[in-house]
Amino acid sequence: MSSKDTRDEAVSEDGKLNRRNMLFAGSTLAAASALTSTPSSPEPAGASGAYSNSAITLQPPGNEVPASKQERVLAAKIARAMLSGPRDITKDATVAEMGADGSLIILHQGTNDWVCFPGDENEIGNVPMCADPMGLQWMMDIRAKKPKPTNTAPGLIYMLCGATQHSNTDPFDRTSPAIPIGPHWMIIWPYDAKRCGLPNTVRDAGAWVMFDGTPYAYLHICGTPWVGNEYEAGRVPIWTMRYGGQSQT
Ligand SMILES: [Cu+2]
Repeated sequence: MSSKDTRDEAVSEDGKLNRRNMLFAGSTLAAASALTSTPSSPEPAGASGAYSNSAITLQPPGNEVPASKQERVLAAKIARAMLSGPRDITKDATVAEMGADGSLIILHQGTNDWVCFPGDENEIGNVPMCADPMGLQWMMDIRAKKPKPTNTAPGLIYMLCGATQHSNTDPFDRTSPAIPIGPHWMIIWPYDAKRCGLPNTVRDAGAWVMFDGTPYAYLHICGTPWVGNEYEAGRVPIWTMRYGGQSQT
């Protein structure tokens, strides 16, 4: 069954996740392919749902669906948060939500120093993510509208479920319409696009410097680091080529 079929299966006619579908769609492999696959033909009418709530709110395979609604919501939030970053990190990470006052509400206490968030699809920019301490500090500084970030070393943030954002140029914009952004990860350090020879505009592949020229500039890298094939001794290189304009070299 293709990843698209899996996504369709995840929601029943009444729009709710049911146990059979949640368990079936709960395959991490299915989730990974849903997040990284590129359709080879035009999408049929309607939303693909590739990064929708139903596609990323998946219980790990074999997990029992909790009995109470409150527990189900909590389990869904934790599952969403844990899909935002590499499994080796998220399996031991703390899961939290951001309180209105900027405090962290812990949903699940982890054992490493990463914090993952389920996000809230009803809010632009409130997206599933997984941050290390320096990345989280930078994120909290933006929320507090500090004139510049206080992280003293590069941070890392994963947003492998995709994102929405108000602006590519103003870190404090809270009103502009949503920009849709694909799965990505972020190196939190003030890169300068011109000095580095990098783009600074929103793209669906490659990388760019977001908030370029501001103290909050950072390197936004599209996709997941795990795409591609691992080298093993004996494997041969296979080159591909394509035609393009001179400006693309
Ligand atoms: Cu991001």
